[in-house]
Amino acid sequence: MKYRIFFSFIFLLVVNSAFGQVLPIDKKATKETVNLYKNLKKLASKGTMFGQQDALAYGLNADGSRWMGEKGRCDVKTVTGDYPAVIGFDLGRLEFDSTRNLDGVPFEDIKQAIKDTYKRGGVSTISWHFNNPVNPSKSTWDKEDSTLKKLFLSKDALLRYTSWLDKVAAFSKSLKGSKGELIPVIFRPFHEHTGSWFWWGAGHCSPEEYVKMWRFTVDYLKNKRGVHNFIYAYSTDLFTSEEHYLERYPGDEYVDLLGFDYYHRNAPTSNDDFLKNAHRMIVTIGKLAKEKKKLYAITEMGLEQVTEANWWTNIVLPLIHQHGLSYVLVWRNGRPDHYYAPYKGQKSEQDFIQFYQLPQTLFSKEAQGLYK
Ligand code: BMA
Repeated sequence: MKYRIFFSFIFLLVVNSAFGQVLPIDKKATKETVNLYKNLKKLASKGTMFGQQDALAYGLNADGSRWMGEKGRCDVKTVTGDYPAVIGFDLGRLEFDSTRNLDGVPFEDIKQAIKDTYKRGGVSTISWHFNNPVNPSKSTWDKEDSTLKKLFLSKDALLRYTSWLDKVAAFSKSLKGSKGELIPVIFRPFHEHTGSWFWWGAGHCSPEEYVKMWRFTVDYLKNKRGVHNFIYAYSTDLFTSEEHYLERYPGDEYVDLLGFDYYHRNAPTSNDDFLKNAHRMIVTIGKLAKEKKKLYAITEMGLEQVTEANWWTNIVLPLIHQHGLSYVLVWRNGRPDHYYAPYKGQKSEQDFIQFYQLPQTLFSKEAQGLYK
């Protein structure tokens, strides 16, 4: 019997290495996290999930004014009858034990929304616009040079940073399903680092420092704090080539999902350019994801105020069509001048409904069974 177990183990090892591991980087990832990772891979061959940041927290009324904190409400649902399959959340200010995040959403609501999303079968992803651990009064956007270098040279700063990671770990462990199981989330730290608007951006640290910070963070969460419900997403901003994309890549042992953030600005003048660039970047990360056996997605995208009535079928559809992307996530419906998904009566509403009905686009009802 013992031998049989031993040989099946060896057999599994051989099969796994021969056919490529379809497993997240965390060897101790919870069952649901492993299942999510595997199922996301399968689902990407059927279609691309639609996602939105803060979709459950607030949005816009038909007259363009803002609503906030109405349980169950969601602009995408008002327009299509279904929720986005992916919902984005941000942990900015968790580092200060604030009750609300940087955009005014109570952390308790965020936890509840992640639980509701999981219960519905959907996927949650977390970004973290956090303050500077070397100089905590400085925001994400304060372009402080050499923060990463200073961080690893200062015992106090590093201690502060790990105490912030402890809060992220505690947050991740508070996310539980009905049977007490941990809810998996896609964690996407240090994003848009090919740009220089955050303190971890390309202009403020070397590639080696960025990689060191990333690995330190993942190792700390996983190995020191026992976080085992994260799928790690690496997401650049605009990049010019495969080499550029990989310049600060922390390594295959540290990343589960390859992504990028890319916004469409100055439409319609820039339509062709946007499509060309986005297509080029998707092809690059698609190729890398295939080689590295990772997931890939457009982790942030959008046209502010969706000023093109047919933006969804004209611009987004050709990008996701047959590309194997797991998801595209548009940014938040934050203000009347800063929103990325249609609300009732918005000019792209009808086009978005058409987009919703296409077989290539997956919303919550079509993206089910991901945790089994
Ligand atoms: C930015 C804007 C900001 C917001 C930040 C974090 O793109 O939406 O208003 O604070 O994301 O969500």
